[in-house]
Amino acid sequence: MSDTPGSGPSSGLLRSAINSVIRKKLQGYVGFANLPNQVHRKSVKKGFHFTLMIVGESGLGKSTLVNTLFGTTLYPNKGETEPSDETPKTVEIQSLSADIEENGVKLRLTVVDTPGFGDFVNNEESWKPILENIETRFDAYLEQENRVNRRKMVDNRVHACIYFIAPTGHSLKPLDVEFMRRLHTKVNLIPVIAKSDTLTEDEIKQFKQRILDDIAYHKIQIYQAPQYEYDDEETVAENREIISKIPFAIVGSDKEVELPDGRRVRGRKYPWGVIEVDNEEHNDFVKLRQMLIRTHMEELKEHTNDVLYENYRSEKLVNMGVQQDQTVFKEVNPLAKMEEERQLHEAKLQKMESEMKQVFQQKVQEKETKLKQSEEELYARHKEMKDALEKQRLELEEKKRRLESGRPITPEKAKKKGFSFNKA
Ligand SMILES: Nc1nc2c(ncn2[C@@H]2O[C@H](COP(=O)(O)OP(=O)(O)OP(=O)(O)O)[C@@H](O)[C@H]2O)c(=O)[nH]1
Ligand SMILES: [Mg+2]
Repeated sequence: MSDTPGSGPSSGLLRSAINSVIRKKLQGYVGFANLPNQVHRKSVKKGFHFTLMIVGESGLGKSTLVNTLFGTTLYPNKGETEPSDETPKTVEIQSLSADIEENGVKLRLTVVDTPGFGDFVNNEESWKPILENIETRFDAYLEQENRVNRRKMVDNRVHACIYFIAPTGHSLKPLDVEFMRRLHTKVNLIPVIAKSDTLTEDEIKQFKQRILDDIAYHKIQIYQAPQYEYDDEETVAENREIISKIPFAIVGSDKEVELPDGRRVRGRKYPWGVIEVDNEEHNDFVKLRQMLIRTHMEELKEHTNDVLYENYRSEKLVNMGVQQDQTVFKEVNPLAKMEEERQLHEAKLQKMESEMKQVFQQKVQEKETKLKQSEEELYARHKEMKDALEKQRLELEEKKRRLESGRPITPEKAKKKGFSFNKA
């Protein structure tokens, strides 16, 4: 695209240049300047700062995605004299930052690139250094919170973790399941299918479903983007569209290739054509970036702070409180507080239950009385009718007897009563 800087080697940006600053004007559609005003003002005041971590097996294109996100090559090529096209293998956890700017709004985007797992003798614990990195960042924040002067807090917590899944088309590997299970309570997990240009459209569709099924089966909590019903229709539809793409099938490339019509785009060239990175018809990279930078950035940060960090913090305080000086935590012992809250909640529940029981009993009694009353009324009517019938029957019998015995019925009486006998 027009404002993508050259893709050649940027020798000044060496791997050691951690936190180097790249000033770059973003394309319009990234649009974090278009965040809702309130959030926007808040963030401008605080300064946008977003930290993204990228994890997955070796060679799946993590470092390439970092470059694709920044729109430039952040890695030096191997040989000075003979530049190679290869992105060097990542050997340590690296944090790279770039200040990106749009319409005068600055965002400091930090990407934590991790070496791929699968290289260790024992892969079982490959999640460990990553978990440690996340927790160290939580600790650094906690330490700042405990300072007297909290005005200059720096938030280096990881706000989202993109997890690369190999494009096998089958199901999640044990390594994937283990990593996600270990990390899902510590970080917002966003699974992506790596190198999705190696799969067909149908394969991607099926693979996505398999992945989601596996995730549900293993009770893994990936990031759940909330839906706000009060948003305008367009926003709701846009968010739904983005969320429906998870796990995003992505293609990364920091190289430009030429299309048949002469345009140069970021993509990967094949004998049968070009897969464009920034084309939504070709892959979900644009959707992933939209989610991270435009639509869900604040939400990811909020969830990190309010849920993930808060859980870590209270767990840590509980542990500290139990193992260390109890008196320090006497006043606000989180355990006691939790217990107190639980008891209050239980009492409330019990009260509600007994109130409900009372109302129920009252209603039942009312209904019972009513039923009894109508039963009695029915019985009384029944008796009345039965008596009347019995009386009539007796009268008829009397008349029958008289007829049979030849005694005439008193005519006056018959006339008076209006009876006419048609003996059946
Ligand atoms: N087909 C295809 N190849 C890709 C894609 N992204 C990266 N690659 C290639 O895959 C190879 C490995 O990419 P890297 O970005 O170094 O992978 P990595 O995950 O950082 O690997 P480690 O640093 O070893 O963990 C490179 O040759 C890339 O050009 C993609 O989306 N599709
Ligand atoms: Mg790498």
